[in-house]
Amino acid sequence: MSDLKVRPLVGTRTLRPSLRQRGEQLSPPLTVDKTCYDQQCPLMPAQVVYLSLGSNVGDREANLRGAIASLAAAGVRVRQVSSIYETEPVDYLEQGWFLNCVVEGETELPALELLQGLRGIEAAMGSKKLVAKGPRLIDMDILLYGTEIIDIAELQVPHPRMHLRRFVLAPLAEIAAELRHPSWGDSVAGLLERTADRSVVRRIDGAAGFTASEKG
Ligand code: GSY
Repeated sequence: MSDLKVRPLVGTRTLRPSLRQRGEQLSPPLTVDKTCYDQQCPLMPAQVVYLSLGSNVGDREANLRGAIASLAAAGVRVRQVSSIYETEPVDYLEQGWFLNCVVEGETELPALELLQGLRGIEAAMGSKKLVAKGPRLIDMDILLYGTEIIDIAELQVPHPRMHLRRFVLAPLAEIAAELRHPSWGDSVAGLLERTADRSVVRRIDGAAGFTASEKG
């Protein structure tokens, strides 16, 4: 507990040390900043996160399902999974069509640790990016991390191209149409309606319906 940031703040969570349960004399309760960004802080509040998953190599559907199944061990509780969509490649066009989906999860991990966890899943599954924006067995991106805006070299959240990608917006709108972009305030449904992207995105019938165990 030596790393705790103890601050006398309004709107904070109150910690009651275990002394109280033992009936011993308590000093006044500690107040701890709920928005503690210290990577060592043991009291990171849970964040609702949205992740985009894509695969265009091998058994694409199995790759998506395998990655989703790995999220629990990486510290993400899966709350919702969109249907799977077959999508035309964007950015780098000379490659096979993707299967894409979006996951809503909950995590106490700081954003950079979450990113490292996703990269760990990709590596463990054998995904390699031989060409930038080219074919990959599995690709996982953080679209949203609560309502936070993060702009550092390693990570930009909200994902800076999410509004330009129907393969992101269509599955995201399926599970969170009214969710608002933290910077612009637009709903996901609105972004999908107004995006300039005209690439083909089609929901695959029968691929929807991840089981509870796949959600972790
Ligand atoms: O950014 C994710 C990788 N990616 C995709 C993708 O997942 N789906 C589609 N349809 N096109 C893509 N281009 C890239 S890069």
